Order: sequence, then structure tokens, then C-alpha cells
Amino acid sequence: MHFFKKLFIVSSTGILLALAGCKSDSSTSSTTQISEEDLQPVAVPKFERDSAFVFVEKQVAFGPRVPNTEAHKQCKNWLVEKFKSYGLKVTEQPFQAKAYTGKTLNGVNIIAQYKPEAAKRILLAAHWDSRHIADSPLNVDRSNEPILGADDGGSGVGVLLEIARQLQATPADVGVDFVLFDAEDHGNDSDVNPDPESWCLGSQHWARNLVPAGYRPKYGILLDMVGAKGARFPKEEVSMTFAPQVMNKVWKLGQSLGYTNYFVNETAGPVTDDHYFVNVIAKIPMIDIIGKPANTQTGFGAHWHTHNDNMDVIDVRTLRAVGQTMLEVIYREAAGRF
Ligand code: AHN
Ligand code: ZN
Repeated sequence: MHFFKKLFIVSSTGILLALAGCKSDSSTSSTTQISEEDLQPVAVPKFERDSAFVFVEKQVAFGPRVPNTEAHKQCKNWLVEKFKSYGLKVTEQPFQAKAYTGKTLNGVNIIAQYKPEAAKRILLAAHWDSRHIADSPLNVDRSNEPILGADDGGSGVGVLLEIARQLQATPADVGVDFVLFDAEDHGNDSDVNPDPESWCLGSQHWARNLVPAGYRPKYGILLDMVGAKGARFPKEEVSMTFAPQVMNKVWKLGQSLGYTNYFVNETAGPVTDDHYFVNVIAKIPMIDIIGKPANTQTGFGAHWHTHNDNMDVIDVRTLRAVGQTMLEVIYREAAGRF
């Protein structure tokens, strides 16, 4: 009897709840080996998709966030103040890096810590800069002008800000470090001379100069292009190489919440994104949730690195699918159930 009861408990939520109700029966006996704690459902706050949308809109309103520009500086100040207003400990990590163009970029990584004293920590990241040119083959005009990057940059940051807001409203027993990388998108996209190291200059700097020093989270999750209408997130290869368990758990959680059109069980080739350098240089296992539709000319959405990457491509349902899944990860991690 004992054996069967246990089997039922782990296999059916309905029966689990029914048994949990029979408290007088089991409180003194050893019929169940599942602790009271395991029976508690994890309470996860609701991700407010409209709030995340407004955070994307606000970034875009500054104009393109290209290093060495006034819009970049203004947006940085706003991001820092926003995180501070949610009670986080914010550190700016300024750096200089030489771009492939020969220009010296003045970058700033932004680190915002929730419960900096907590031992158990996770890393959530996105890039906050936007691309200096619209060099996709699909772009039609003004190719040498910077893009707004509503999806490419803005979306991930918008989702993270909303998560920070939720953490202040509903405390979680886990440390969360938000890292906004700068100068991710100032790389060389030429086919003739592909240069992976020209991308992700902020994350390369951070990975070599960790803030906080000696930082060792359990794992990291990078959000890149997580706001476009109809986005698909295949399991990207760098993520699957360095942190397959995290990847599979996050995808399962997203699917369990009903976001099956977004978190698809497909694989995609490797992307040189911030998580690559965090994995390779800092040796922190990190995955990338990145919008990557199947069978497109560029490998990314049609708006990628074009002037169409503006608020018109942003869909609150996509922001919510990612944001709610991230909240599920955080509050489950806090309950020791991720
Ligand atoms: C390259 O195109 C080499 N990496 C794509 C990383 C990226 C750019 N993510 C957003 N913009
Ligand atoms: Zn980009």
C-alpha cells in the first residue's frame, strides 16, 4: 500500500491534493515520504505584460542606444534609477573597448542585485545597447544609421525590469543578479571577415572582471529578442552545449505554463551572443532565450538589424511568455523546486 500511495502522489496532482486534504490520517503515520514543504504549491506573482511593454517603449523613446551618444547616456541613467527604485543594489561597470570600426567605445555594464547577501543566486541578463547600423540584407534604406532596437535589446531589458518590480512586491528567498551588458551589438557582420570577438564587448569585459568579484551563481539566463510577435525560441546550440539541464528545465516550465508556441522543442545552431563569453571566459553556465524563427534568410526575425525593429514588432504576449516563465524559475528556485 505504501508503495502505491507514493506512486500516486508523484504521478497525479489531483490525487496529491486529495491526499493532502486527509491530514488527520497521515500526520502521525509514515505513509508518505513527501514532506509538507513539497506539497506546497509555489506561489508565483503575475508578470504584468503591459508594464514590460511600457519599459520597452521608454527605452526606444531615448532613440538608438549606441555607445558614445547622448541617448545611450540618458538611457543608462534611467535604467540605473529604475533598478534603484525597486530597492536593488546597483553597480555601474564602465569600460572602454575598441570596436571593429576602429572607434573606442565608452561602455557601461549595469549590475543590479536583489538580496545581495543571499548565498543561492541566479543571473539574469540582456544587452541594453542597440545596433549602430541597419546592415541586414533585408533593410531597405538608411543602412548606415543606428536602429531603435525595440526587440534587439529593448525587449530583454523590459522583461528584466518588470521582474525586478515583481521581486520588490513579492519577496523571494533567492538572490537574483540582473546584468545589462553594453556594446553587445556593435560587431562586424561581414561574411568576408567574420569576427565573433567584435560582438558582445560588454559581456567579454564583465566575464574577465566579474562584478561582484568572485561571482558564482548557480546558472545564468540571457534574454535576447524576446518581444516580437510570433517569436519562436528553439534550443540554441551554445546553450545546449554548456547548460543543457537548465535549458531543458526552462523549456519544460514554459511549456507547462501553456507557452508551447514560443518554447519549441527544436534545436538551432550556435549564436555568438553574450552567453557564449560568460560560459567560455567566466565559466558560468548560461543559456540564451533568443528569438530565432526557422528558415529565414538572416537566421533571425525579418526586423533584425533593420529599421523595422521598432515598437510595431513588439507583442505583449511574447513578453509575457518569457517573463512569466522567468518568474516561475525564480520562485521555484527560491522554494528549492527548480
Ligand atoms: C551575430 O550576429 C554574430 N551574433 C548575433 C548576436 C546578436 C546580435 N544578438 C542580437 N544582435
Ligand atoms: Zn543585434
